[in-house]
Amino acid sequence: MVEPGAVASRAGRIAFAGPERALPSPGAAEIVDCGGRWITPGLVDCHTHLVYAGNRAAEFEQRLTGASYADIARAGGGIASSVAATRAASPDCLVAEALPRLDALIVEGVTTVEVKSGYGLDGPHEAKQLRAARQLAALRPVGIVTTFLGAHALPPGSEDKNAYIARVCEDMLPAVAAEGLADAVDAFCEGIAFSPEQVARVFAAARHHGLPVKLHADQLSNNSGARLAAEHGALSADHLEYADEDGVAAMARAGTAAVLLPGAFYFLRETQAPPVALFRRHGVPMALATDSNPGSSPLTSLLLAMNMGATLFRMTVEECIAGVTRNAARALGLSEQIGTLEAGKRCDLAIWSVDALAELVYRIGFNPLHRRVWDGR
Ligand code: DI6
Ligand code: FE
Repeated sequence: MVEPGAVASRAGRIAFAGPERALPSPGAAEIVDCGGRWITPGLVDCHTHLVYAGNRAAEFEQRLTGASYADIARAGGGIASSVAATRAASPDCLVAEALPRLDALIVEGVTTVEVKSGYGLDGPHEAKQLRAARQLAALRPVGIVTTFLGAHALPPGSEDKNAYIARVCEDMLPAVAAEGLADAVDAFCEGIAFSPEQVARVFAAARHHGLPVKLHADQLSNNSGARLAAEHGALSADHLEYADEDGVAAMARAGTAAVLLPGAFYFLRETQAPPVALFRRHGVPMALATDSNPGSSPLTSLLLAMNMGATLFRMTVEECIAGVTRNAARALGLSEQIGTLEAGKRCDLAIWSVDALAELVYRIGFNPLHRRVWDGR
């Protein structure tokens, strides 16, 4: 914390950040008085499934009157219903449906958003989702980072997981890489999704195409997903409710960040919290994200995710703020570009009408954003 502080920007980059008295004064074209407010780095939502069509409110209602997730899936609902809607949507429709969700993030000071595919589950529709994600960056002043999640679920109608993984590795991923549509590759490692062996094949294909990897790991059960991600040098392992100390230690050695997703934990009414004490003890950087998706986390507030990180996972205020700035940048492999207020980084700022930064984490459903700066603008 720097009080009183100042930030100077030139050509979209931070030229200076530090005590106001050390600010190199001459030549500023514009001076913005923030009136004593707090400036943080622009917030980074490092794990979302923001681009999809339709929603699952009807399934939410069914679950409230007793239907189980499995009942709904058997009746063609669940991920399959989002896949059907996403496949049917035109590219323009997909963008139009994602924009209000993106805007909800932006008005709370978010300046970078990661967006995954995973509701297309075949070559053309996965590519359509990723192109829609890239298109968002042309329509709003925000950084968009894309992730190919072809290995999210078995597409409706197919039975053979190994055959689908072969298609992901041999057809879909090469096509996505050739078009430059993905900045990273993700997979869902879980009994209801793909095995560690299948995920390892996807990771090998990603490495072949020079793409970094990350993993939905140990969300609903312990599949040694944290260790698997670490062994493949993943940028992050995400969810991690059931990760054990062996996995956490492997993450620490590999420099893999932990992305915690309290929105999914809350919405699914989970009871086992991720091992925050182990992440602290082993020095694993913790990020926080919305996991915005129609099935398990219909959440478009990173401020609320921070509050949930504190109330549900007992993260400290400093951990929550680092989780949506410095460590979220790290989880995206963008530590050199964004996430802190340091000269040379992109000038992404959030300016807050609060007296103390703890208010960002403490309030529920209140938005104290005063102004947002992205790329110096
Ligand atoms: N983990 C989840 O909780 C979601 N995806 C994932 O990999 C579920 C997505 C959905 O139900 O649509
Ligand atoms: Fe997710």
